[in-house]
Amino acid sequence: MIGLLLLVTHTSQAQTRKNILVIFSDDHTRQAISAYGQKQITTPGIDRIAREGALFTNALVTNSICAPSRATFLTGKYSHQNGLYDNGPRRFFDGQQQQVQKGLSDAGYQTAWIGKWHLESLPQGFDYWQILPGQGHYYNPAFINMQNDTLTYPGYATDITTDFSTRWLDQRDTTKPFFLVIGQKATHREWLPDLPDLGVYDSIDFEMPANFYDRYEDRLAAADQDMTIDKTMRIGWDLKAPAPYASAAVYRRLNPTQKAAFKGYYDGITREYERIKDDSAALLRWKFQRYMKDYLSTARSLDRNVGRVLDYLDSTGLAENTVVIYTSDQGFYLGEHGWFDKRFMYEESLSTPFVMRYPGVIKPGTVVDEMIVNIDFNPTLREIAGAPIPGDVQGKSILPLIQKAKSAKTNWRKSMYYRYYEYPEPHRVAPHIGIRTNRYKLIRFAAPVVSWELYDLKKDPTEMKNIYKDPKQASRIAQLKKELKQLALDYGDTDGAAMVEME
Ligand code: SGN
Ligand code: CA
Repeated sequence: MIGLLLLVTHTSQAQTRKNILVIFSDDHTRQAISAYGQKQITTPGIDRIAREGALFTNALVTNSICAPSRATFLTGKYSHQNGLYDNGPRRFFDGQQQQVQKGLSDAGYQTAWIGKWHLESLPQGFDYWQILPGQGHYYNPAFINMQNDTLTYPGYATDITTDFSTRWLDQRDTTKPFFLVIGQKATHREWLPDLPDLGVYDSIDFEMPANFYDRYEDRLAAADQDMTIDKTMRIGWDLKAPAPYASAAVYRRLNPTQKAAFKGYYDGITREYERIKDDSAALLRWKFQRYMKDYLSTARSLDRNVGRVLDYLDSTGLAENTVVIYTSDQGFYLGEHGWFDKRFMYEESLSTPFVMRYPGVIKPGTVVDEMIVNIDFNPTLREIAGAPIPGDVQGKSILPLIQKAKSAKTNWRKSMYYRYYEYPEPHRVAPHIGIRTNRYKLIRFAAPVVSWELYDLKKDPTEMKNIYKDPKQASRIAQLKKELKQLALDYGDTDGAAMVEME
């Protein structure tokens, strides 16, 4: 009798508690999404989540690269607390520590991570996982399964990751609510579109950001980086001209039909390249256009698969009872400052897209401008699930913001702490710490380009004018330094706090 009662309670709980589905992409930036203002192409899948839920205009990351961002998502903690600092020598993730899926599992959820994972250690605490090894491949990708076997599957990574995810949903234990993360490889470098998407945007002349030809005056770190479309981007590897020789490793993965499509398309691109390659100004403009076309075509399949997931939830009757979040591990440069890649605390890579549909709780069309940080994701999901939030979590649930309580908004954080470590490879971005308020940003770069930068984001949203040396800013700088140091200390980063005192 008692057993039966327990079973009944459990089942009815499963029906009332919301499922949680997170689509977590890679390097997909807000400038590429129509809900965030991209005008030349549309992203109907992601836009639908925003339209039916909330668009967060101020979602930021603590350390703008892949593995650190994933570790922060899982733990709700800064890099110096979860132990994963970079994609390089300090990239090991200790899976024994507190993570969101463990909390949700304890609260009765069935949990899974499918797709790109990109942590050195295998997932722990999930009922099910199936992941890409490392960065993974776009075409005919391999996946590691829970038996630790690596198997190759024909097709395109974004589709296959979605297929595996809906298959898991079909087969899940329906007596429990679920927590599923769909980790998409797209739109990571080297931007290889699904073959039917090759050339879809070729007729569009993409608008260059106004600061594409940035000369980096008064910004030592920006001048010293190695991530420009002009000098760093490789014609062969990144832009596939000439095809297929420069991307031989990619080409080898393809079957004969795929090879014909790939080579057929990029041979045409190579002919374009041959025509302009001796005119350096035209070549740079061409590289920007090719970058945008390949990146956005890769994103097209990503967005289509977001739409597929939403359709799946509709057709299985799960939509009403499932919270859906779309986000990326960080933002990316689409030619701003002349760059691709991320890492810098400047706006394009500090921010990340974040849209959330929460039926019955978020009013459709909600826009949240408060500053949320990726340390908040772990506690937010825990609160949705009714799971306790452990003391070591450094973020806070964002639910009060969407519940529109005015007091929550007034008491919300007014500034955030950032710290980036990886140096010098692969893009020579100097380590830095910084503070971002709703209006100002103060950054301190470390050796070999020790320097401070201050931006007024209202007057200078594209961060072209470093006003750190402006005498009129002296008291503001003193105040921001104090706050930066305090934030570092509050988060337990004594090294970071010490950097504030250095010259
Ligand atoms: C690879 C890329 C880099 C990129 C890192 C990290 N080079 O090394 O451009 O910054 O990944 O990206 S590539 O030639 O191999 O494409 S991250 O998203 O995993 O942090
Ligand atoms: Ca990334």
